[in-house]
Amino acid sequence: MKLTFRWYGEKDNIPLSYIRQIPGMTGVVTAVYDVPVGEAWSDESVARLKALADGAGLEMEVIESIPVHEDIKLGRGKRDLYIENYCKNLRTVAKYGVKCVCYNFMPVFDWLRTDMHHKNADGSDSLSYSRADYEKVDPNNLHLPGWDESYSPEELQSLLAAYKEVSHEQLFANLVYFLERVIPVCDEVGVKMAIHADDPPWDIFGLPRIVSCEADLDRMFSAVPSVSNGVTLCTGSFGAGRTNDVAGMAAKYAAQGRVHFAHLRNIRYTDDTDSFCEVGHRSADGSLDMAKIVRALVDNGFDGYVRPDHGRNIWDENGKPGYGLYDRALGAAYINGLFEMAEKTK
Ligand SMILES: [Mn+2]
Repeated sequence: MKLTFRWYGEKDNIPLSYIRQIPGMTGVVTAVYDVPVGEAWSDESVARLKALADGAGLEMEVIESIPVHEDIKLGRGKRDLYIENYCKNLRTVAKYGVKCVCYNFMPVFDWLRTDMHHKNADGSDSLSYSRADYEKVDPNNLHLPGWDESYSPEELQSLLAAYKEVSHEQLFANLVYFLERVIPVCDEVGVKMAIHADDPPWDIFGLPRIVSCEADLDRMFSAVPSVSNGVTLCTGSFGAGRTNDVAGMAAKYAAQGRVHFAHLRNIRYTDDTDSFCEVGHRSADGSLDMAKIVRALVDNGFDGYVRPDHGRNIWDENGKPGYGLYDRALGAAYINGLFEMAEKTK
């Protein structure tokens, strides 16, 4: 495995030099952030990111993400134009050494929490999701923690209305349409596509979601069989679905050579519905058996990229929610230990 760390480009207040000092760190996972979704990234902008990473002694082999325009997910008339731009972006990033692209196919919201600063017993805070709080949200007047700046209320209502016509089957057909056009480009330029799990893995606000469980991945892979068509095994996202056997999924898809990227984090189930809280990475702190998941990856030949996913906010850091330095660095150290043990006892 190759250990990586998400870095939000030049606006990220965590210096690359700090990332470089985390034990075992090989590279950054980043993206071009100042181009509207659906448009082509310039060579210069990708070259600039690559030069910054190089300068810090870090690789840039993973992009997270090249976002998919809503018109592609909705199957609207302009999707061919946006798919063409997507293919251009794949070719551009490949030119600069990128080997893996993480993306998602979630309508409108690519994550959802009800609290960005859930207070933990140890004084840290982390993101959490409560079914009771979710049910209090008025879908006709949506204000969600972390989302208010992404869409105007009008934009949001018109998008939600557009998706009323889109069934799970239709969304899946639109995903296959997209993959049939981008995967051949990936095969040609040597980039692996890694779809991110739905976060959380169920429908929200009536929006369909189709990457929530093993059956979803199976039908996606049988529709477009190239191994360039793979998954970002986000343990916290799949793991929020209590019927998902994350270690079983890790074993199965690693054996197929389709786990190109793994996001490792833990969550704790907080009630009998589907509420959960993000916690430190250690198995004992949450509901997921992280050692078993890593063991499943290693035993099944996993050789993709890994990054510590969301950490708590600790030591008064006040970082971007989920993306502070300290707890993700602690997570990285723990992940190193799990992999070393799994590999040495294989
Ligand atoms: Mn993730």
